[in-house]
Amino acid sequence: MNSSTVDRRLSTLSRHLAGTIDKEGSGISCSPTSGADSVFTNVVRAPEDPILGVTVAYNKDPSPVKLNLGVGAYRTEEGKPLVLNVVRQAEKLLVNDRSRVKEYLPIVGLADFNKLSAKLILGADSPAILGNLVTTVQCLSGTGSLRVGAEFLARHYYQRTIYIPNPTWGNHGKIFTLAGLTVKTYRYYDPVTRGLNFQGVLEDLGSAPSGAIVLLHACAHNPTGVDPTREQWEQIRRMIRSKSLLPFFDSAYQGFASGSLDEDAQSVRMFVADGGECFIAQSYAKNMGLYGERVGALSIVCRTADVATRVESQLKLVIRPMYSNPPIHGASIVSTILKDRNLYQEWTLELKAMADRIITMRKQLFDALRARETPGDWSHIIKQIGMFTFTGLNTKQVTFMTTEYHIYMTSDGRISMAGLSSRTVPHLADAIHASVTTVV
Ligand code: KET
Repeated sequence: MNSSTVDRRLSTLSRHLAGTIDKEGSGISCSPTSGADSVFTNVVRAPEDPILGVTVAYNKDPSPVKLNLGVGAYRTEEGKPLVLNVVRQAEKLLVNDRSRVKEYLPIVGLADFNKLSAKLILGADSPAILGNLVTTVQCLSGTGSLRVGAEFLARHYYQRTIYIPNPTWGNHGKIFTLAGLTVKTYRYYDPVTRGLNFQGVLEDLGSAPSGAIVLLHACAHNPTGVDPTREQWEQIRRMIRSKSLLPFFDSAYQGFASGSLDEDAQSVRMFVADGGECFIAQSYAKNMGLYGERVGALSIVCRTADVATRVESQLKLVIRPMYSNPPIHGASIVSTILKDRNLYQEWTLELKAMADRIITMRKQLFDALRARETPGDWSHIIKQIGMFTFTGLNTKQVTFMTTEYHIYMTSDGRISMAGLSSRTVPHLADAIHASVTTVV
């Protein structure tokens, strides 16, 4: 890293910390280690994470009717976490294979996993793969893939501004800021129509400086559940390419939007088909239910095969001092499933079943609110796509639902539909009804 990069990163960090001193606390103590007080006396208690903190609060609640609709994690009709049958089968195969060892993986991870991950998102017949234009590195789930991509960009890309949608997943801003990039937002969601602010997207990307990075949700936008149509994607693509912006896809929900892996990859494939460069962060947390295994991949599609190999050599320099090399187990599960025709087929069915159950929950919740004649138009519940419904409930209404009904969700009014079941829909509908009729 050259000294100007170091300076820039330090100054970004100090600006970031200065901005969050009151909120998150960064008071630095200068007490001597020999004193009676802790050298960390000045450390201020930080607030819980806006999403993962919801689970912390939920776990503390002794109520038998409590319901966690905060974090985007799939639950069965019985409200239990789900380990996919194909994952169990793959794990059995791995455990029974005595030739498997626990050696370190290479810095870039498991080679098979990387190839198969690129194929999954770009398509088996992708010209970018056939032309060796893609470099893929195994990372720590979606978050780690975004972070490695961000670190690479901060070191090697001339534009340091990234545009993220407003709103977006709460961690995006922090990941890119801490990597040393400047984060700006583009308009995305229109609260009035509860749909896409398409004009806003085009205007804001149209006035971004040439070369700026643009973060795009490949499908099932979090938290809004609002995706561009195929025609809108095409116009967004043209705008991005005409301004030489650099697309960075976050693909955390492939298969969860439509139930089809190929359909949910269409946005990414459109951008790869035009021959331009792009970044893709993939996560297997949701679509294979491998949340805690932390399996994901960063792919960078380059103009030439030679650039791709040079980019990969630099990615290694990013990864080695961060965590050296990624974990072996989760990536072995994924590659076992992706390379076996039968397991792959079974996975697509299990994935479709998860996506379908979420869609059924949408219908049930919509019907339950209609039956209660809850004031307002709730059709967005069935229109929105993916794991979440962006309800439109305000912070006060959310607080009311938590204190009176023990329903836990993020304060922006997002609920994880994957956490609902037929048994709990009436309780949620009662809570929403009470909150919109008593809290303004
Ligand atoms: N991108 C998006 C858009 C996203 O919603 C998540 C997780 C991630 C990346 C990262 O997932 P990973 O587990 O690192 O592969 N979202 C859910 C969980 C979380 O906040 O960590 C959520 O929004 O509830």
